[in-house]
Amino acid sequence: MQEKRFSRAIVRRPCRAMTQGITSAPELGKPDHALACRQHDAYLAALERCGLEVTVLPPDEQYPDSCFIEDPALVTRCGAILTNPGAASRNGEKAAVLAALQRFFPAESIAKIEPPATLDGGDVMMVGDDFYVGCSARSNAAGIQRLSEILAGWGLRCHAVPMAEMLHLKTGVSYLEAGRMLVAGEFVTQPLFAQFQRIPVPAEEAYAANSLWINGTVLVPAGYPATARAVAAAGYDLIQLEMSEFRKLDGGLSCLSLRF
Ligand code: CIR
Repeated sequence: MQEKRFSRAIVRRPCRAMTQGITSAPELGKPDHALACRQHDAYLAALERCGLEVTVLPPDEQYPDSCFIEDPALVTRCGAILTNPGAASRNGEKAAVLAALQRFFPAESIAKIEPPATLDGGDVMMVGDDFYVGCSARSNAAGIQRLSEILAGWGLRCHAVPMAEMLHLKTGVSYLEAGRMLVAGEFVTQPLFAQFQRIPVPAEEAYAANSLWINGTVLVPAGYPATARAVAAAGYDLIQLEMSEFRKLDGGLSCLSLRF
């Protein structure tokens, strides 16, 4: 039976300008917008299959990376946080995301991270009332401090995770609930995660460490068979999704939605 933890998601359609998005892997080529839209359609359908009512924001050609809507915000059971994204070309994405959050949260339940503090939602992993935040190049010490204060005000806890190699915390670790997580690279041996049952993702499948638990089902990128087998063996229902065009911009499954 499906668990019902999340009931909504907000996504943002990929824009044509996505070909100009930030990437650490130019060798993968430029994303194909039409194919990205088809992959996004399948992603939306998967969210709906997991029981979510999905709000779809229109594309914004001003912001090539704006389909990665996880980064300008963080939604908790106590309220939403508008982050202050650490990449200059992405910072303005937050205006439209704030407007979308205002449809679901009263003003007093929306906190903000303000400059010079920076934080990307992709650096924050929710584990019940504990939030692990990666000290990445995008989330600075002031951002992590402010996040910690906001969460503490809501009775939630924050744990800073040192990191050196990956773009975001959730590039390399996904919480699958029930005390289990998928881990890759530098997070395999991270002592802060020692208390969890860690499912290691082999180096050649590191991209699949960004998988996404939604209401008992795990979304896994297609083409990573060892990870799919490990997730299935742990007892989850699986939906495999083509993500090639988002991967070209370092984006994974969690990056494409806000869930709450
Ligand atoms: C960026 O570099 O910001 C985008 N190209 C990818 C963002 C991926 N988002 C995420 O990991 N939460």
